[in-house]
Formats: sequence, C-alpha cells, structure tokens
Amino acid sequence: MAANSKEFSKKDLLNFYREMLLIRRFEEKAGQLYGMGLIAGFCHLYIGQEAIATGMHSTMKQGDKVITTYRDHGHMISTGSDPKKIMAELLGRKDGSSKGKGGSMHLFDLEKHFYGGHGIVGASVPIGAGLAFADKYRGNDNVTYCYFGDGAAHQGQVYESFNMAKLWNLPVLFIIENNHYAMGTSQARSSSIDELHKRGIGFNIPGVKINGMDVFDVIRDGQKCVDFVRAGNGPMILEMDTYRYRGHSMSDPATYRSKEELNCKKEKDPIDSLRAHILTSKIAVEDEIKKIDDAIKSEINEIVEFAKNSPEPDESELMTEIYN
Ligand SMILES: Cc1ncc(C[n+]2csc(CCOP(=O)(O)OP(=O)(O)O)c2C)c(N)n1
Ligand SMILES: [Mg+2]
Repeated sequence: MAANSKEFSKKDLLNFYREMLLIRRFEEKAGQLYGMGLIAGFCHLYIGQEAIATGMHSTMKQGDKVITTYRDHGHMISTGSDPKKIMAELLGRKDGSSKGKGGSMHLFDLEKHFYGGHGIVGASVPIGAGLAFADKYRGNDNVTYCYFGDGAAHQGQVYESFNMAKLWNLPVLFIIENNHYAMGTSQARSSSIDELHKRGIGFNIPGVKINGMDVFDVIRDGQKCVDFVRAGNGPMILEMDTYRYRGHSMSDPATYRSKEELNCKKEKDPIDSLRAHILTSKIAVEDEIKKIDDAIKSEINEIVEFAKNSPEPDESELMTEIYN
C-alpha cells in the first residue's frame, strides 16, 4: 500500500475499511437478490472499484456534489446516504430513494448532494459541468465530483462539456473510472490512446492517472486535484486505473476476458490489501477486524429486511414524477 497511510489515524483507516466493505457486501447481496428475482431490470455492481468512491469521498467537504453513471450504488453509499433506501430502490419498493420508481440506475439523494445515477453513457458529464456552473455562479468554493467510465470517455458530449468547463473554469473533477472495459469491449480495442487522462490536452485541462486500487493513492493524489480545483483553477481530469471483478451487468458472463487476467487483478483487491496493511502494520488485531466484518454482516441483513418489508409503490404513483 502507499506510504502515506501513516498520515491517517487508526479511526480513519478502520472507517475506510468499513465503508469499502459495506459497499462490497451490499453489492454481493444485490447480486444474490437479483438472482432470486427480487431485483428486476438493469443492475451494475461496483465490486473491485470501492477504493475510488471511498477515497474520493474522504476529500469532500459539505456542499460538494457527486454525479455518476448507472454503476452508482457505491458512490451513493459513500455520500452517507441510507443504504436501506438504496436497497429498497433496487427492489422497486415504496421506501426506496426514488420511491421505487427509478431502480438501480436512477438513485438520487438531494440532501446528500448526490445527483444520480444516469443510464445514458456520458450523460453525467454535461450535467456535472452544469452543477459546477451553479456553484461558480453562486460564488461558493464547492466542487462537483463527476464520475464516468472509460467507454463514456469516447462520447461526443464529454468533449463539448470539457470545452465549456475549461472556458468558464468550472470547479469540476472529471473522474474517469477506467476499469478497462465498456460492456465487453476492451479499452485496447476501442481507444486511440491508452492514457485517458490526456484527453483534456486539447482543452487545456490538466489530467493525472491515479492507482484506483489503493485507497491511499486515491486520497493522496485525489486531494491534490481537489485542492487545485477548489482554489478556482478550473477543471481537472482524474483517470482512476481500476478493474471490475464481476461482469458489466447481471446478464454478462464476462467471457471476453481470461481467468488469468481476472485472477491477476484480484491479487490487487483494494479491500484485501487494506485489511492486510492494517494487520501487518499492527494498526489493529484480527479480532477488531472480525468485529467490523460481523457488524457489516448484521447491517446488510437489516438493510435487506427493510427493503423486503417495504411495500411496492401504490398504483396512484404510476403516473406521478415521470416524463410522459
Ligand atoms: C448513449 C448510450 N450508448 C450506449 C449505451 C449502452 N451501454 C450501457 S453501459 C455501456 C458501456 C459503458 O462503459 P464504461 O463507460 O467503460 O463504464 P463501465 O460500465 O465500465 O462502468 C454501454 C455501451 C447506453 N446506455 N447509452
Ligand atoms: Mg469501463
């Protein structure tokens, strides 16, 4: 793990571990519930990418905004939004964060400044630039954390947004979660360059590549970018080098990549590495880690019970809050 882990207190380290594990277990449970037919429609898991949401979240201050893609459960959990409401949303229940009418891809929590959950590839980028414009217009120093994937990084609307974001020096972090696949298409087959953080050169937007599998690297390098953007220097591009351990969505057996590749990436599991670091550096003992693991197991059970016990939305809600 990165050397700067020493800068954090034991409490911080255990909190990073707790949050990443909560996201992991939440996602594993969502996968199971999908298999049991309790979740319908699309569902994209964040397993493998947890260090990014957790690490970047730790650099946020009150009023900062988050917007992301359909792979959104982990980002919303990391804003401190109630996971019970998120699970209820996945199950299409009344107590879900979008009243059970949005589902996995359309999570939302205004109170936590979480602006979705967007199913259209690339759509989080112009909307994210718009959120940053609003903060600049209001004259505060908040920053928008705008997430999208390596596949989305080829979308035209991304570059229109880059141009405006730099022209107006908007306080936005364009965070590319490069998990190296866009559905089944590898980055190598679809991108003219390897280094997506360089995609801002033509717009005069600086970019950096960050190891997205190590929460300390994400925090250390991410914080520098946040400071730069918060100080009024305009947007930055953060390319997070990461990997998703499951298929693109629930219907994807992921046959386009080899077992060797997957196993090699699993050796860098961000949660396993953090756990190993905590133990080998004697920050905590096995027993303390086990207590956290057990507490999360119980929390997940409560989350699922809450979601299952929530009723389906009333029929009278069928035509409310929708475009028609
Ligand atoms: C405009 C648009 N085109 C195509 C799709 C279908 N689609 C859904 S996800 C996806 C791949 C996106 O990959 P990436 O941006 O790398 O994100 P990841 O799923 O890896 O997180 C595609 C092509 C879509 N939802 N929207
Ligand atoms: Mg991808």
